Amino acid sequence: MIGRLIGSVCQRVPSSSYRGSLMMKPQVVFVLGGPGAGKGTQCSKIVENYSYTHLSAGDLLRAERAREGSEFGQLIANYIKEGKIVPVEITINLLKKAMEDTMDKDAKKFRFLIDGFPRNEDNLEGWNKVMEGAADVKFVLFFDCGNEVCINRCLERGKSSGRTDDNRESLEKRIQTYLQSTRPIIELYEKHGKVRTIDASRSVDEVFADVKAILDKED
Ligand code: UP5
Ligand code: MG
Repeated sequence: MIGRLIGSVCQRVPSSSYRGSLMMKPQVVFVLGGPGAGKGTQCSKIVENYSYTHLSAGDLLRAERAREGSEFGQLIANYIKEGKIVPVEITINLLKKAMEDTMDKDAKKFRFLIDGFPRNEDNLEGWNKVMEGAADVKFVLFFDCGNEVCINRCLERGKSSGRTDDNRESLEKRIQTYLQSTRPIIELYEKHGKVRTIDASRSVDEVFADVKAILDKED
């Protein structure tokens, strides 16, 4: 069942189908890895050096949680604290709107780093349903990092981040969710030759050197 999900993601369709206009079809790199693997840190560095727009699904959900009048605020708060994955109907609409807003402002900004998504089968189904034909997924950048390193980085950040999930109890749940739900998605893309794996346990600069080598080759 899950194997069928990815074939359609890789399929190419004419760019003219994107919102029925002459706009470029969004080119997407999914950025995956455990909590604290350095996805956000590396995406910021990519944005400084390449023409990508960084969209963190977690950041979009945290903004929606904080938005006055949001009907999903409480649900998102509960899911994040428990390290559970928010239903895709919420996340995909935030991502789609962020992509559209970016391209409406500047049509040349059609390259996106989508950070922390898709995290499970539900996410991938939701992406296919809403974005199939409307965006090309080029590959997955996978920041591979041991669980202990991930936990320690987040605990350290938790001293000042104010994030409700940077505590040991939430982190253990986040790691479990990552291992049970997200790793199978990465493995699925791997089977299709779409994963670029980076050892993310090293220093920020060492990791970024590998990121650059990959992006320079892909571009
Ligand atoms: N740091 C970074 N790189 C380092 C390095 N090489 N050496 C030493 N230190 C390094 O980095 C984390 C910390 O480590 C920072 O202090 C950094 O300075 C340091 P960061 O770049 O923030 O790592 P990142 O992988 O982005 O970690 P993050 O905590 O953001 O990962 P998560 O995937 O857990 O968090 P996210 O925000 O994506 O999701 C949070 C929650 O939202 C999820 O648990 C889930 O509940 C929900 N969610 C959904 O439901 N659906 C989605 O699609 C997305 C999120
Ligand atoms: Mg992040």
